[in-house]
Amino acid sequence: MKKGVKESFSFERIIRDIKSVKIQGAENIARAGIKAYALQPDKKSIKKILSARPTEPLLQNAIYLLRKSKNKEKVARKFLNELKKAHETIVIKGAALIKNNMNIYVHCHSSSVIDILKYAKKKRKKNFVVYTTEVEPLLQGRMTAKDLSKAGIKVFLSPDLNAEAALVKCDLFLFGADAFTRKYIVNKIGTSNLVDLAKFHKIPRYSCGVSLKFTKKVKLEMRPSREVWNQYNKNIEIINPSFDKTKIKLLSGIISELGILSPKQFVKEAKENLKQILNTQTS
Ligand code: RUB
Repeated sequence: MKKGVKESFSFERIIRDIKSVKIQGAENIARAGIKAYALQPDKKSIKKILSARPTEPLLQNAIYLLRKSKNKEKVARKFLNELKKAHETIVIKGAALIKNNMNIYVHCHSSSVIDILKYAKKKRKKNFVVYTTEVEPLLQGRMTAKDLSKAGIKVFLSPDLNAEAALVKCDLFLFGADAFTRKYIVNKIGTSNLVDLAKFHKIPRYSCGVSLKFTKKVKLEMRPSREVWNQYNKNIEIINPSFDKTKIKLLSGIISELGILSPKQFVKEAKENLKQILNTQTS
């Protein structure tokens, strides 16, 4: 196979895997998108990368940075390295919130949340259990249950409609983020309802993620109807939004590499941090 053909094949495969949610979660998507960009940095390919999952500012910020940098390889390496360091900091800071005998509710499949829980179990020797639901239609909740069970963490998994009954048993609700903005956070569909419920039941609720997911405005992604039901009926219109928006002021805090901050403080610091990174890391 010629080099060009092979590269284009890998590029297409990455895009396909992101689109089909085989590669999922904001951080994994950003890493894969950076790899795709290294393979094909032309305008048309950039459009493909950014539209594969349109609700991913971490990826958008990374591509923005790469596009305007002179030494793209060096900048990509630096970005990925900083992402790794930020993730490690989140894990340590988040794990400090976990106490013995806690019941912890989690939603969807966030590498940030999963690694916090694994760290709390392995390194901080905390005993706790996790409640989650399947997260239809693609069942990312089952993936979380599998990952945690492999790490020796006991998980109670139920259908989505049991979410409130499971949540009220919990002392803490942790979830990821695809995007942070001044007014809201974006995460898997259902997060907003769950945060409302957690607030009503006075359960502390934290979004966990790197502050480089900060952006001004977010377009919510609509997923194909076949993920919900692969049947056609002219009188049934299937609506399949992947994400929803949660008012940031409803959160107890945000766990990022900047620390565990109140929503107000987080917005202030994340905005400043992003501005600095996007303006400086280009040579
Ligand atoms: C995944 C999801 C995750 C965030 C954060 O949705 O909502 O909570 O992406 O993930 P999907 P991470 O499966 O549709 O991509 O903490 O790994 O960045």
